[in-house]
Amino acid sequence: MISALTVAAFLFAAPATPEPGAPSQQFPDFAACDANRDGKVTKAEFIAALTTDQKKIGERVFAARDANKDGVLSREEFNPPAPK
Ligand SMILES: [Ca+2]
Ligand SMILES: [Ca+2]
Repeated sequence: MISALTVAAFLFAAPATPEPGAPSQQFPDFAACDANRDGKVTKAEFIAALTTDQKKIGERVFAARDANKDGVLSREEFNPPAPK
């Protein structure tokens, strides 16, 4: 038998993620990630700027954005032109 309190606790603890794999959940912008203002965002800077939930996919998002695979994101890589 499940008490009302247990149900309430479960609902409260349920993650607020709408759909798994939703592409754009408000990632921080380039300026927010570039902690040392050198015009590039390293993986460490990127991960550090993310929320706890975003950190889970941060490495994959970083890799997907790092078009030339040099381990840092340029401003262009970070904000690619919108596809036509
Ligand atoms: Ca930087
Ligand atoms: Ca790069």
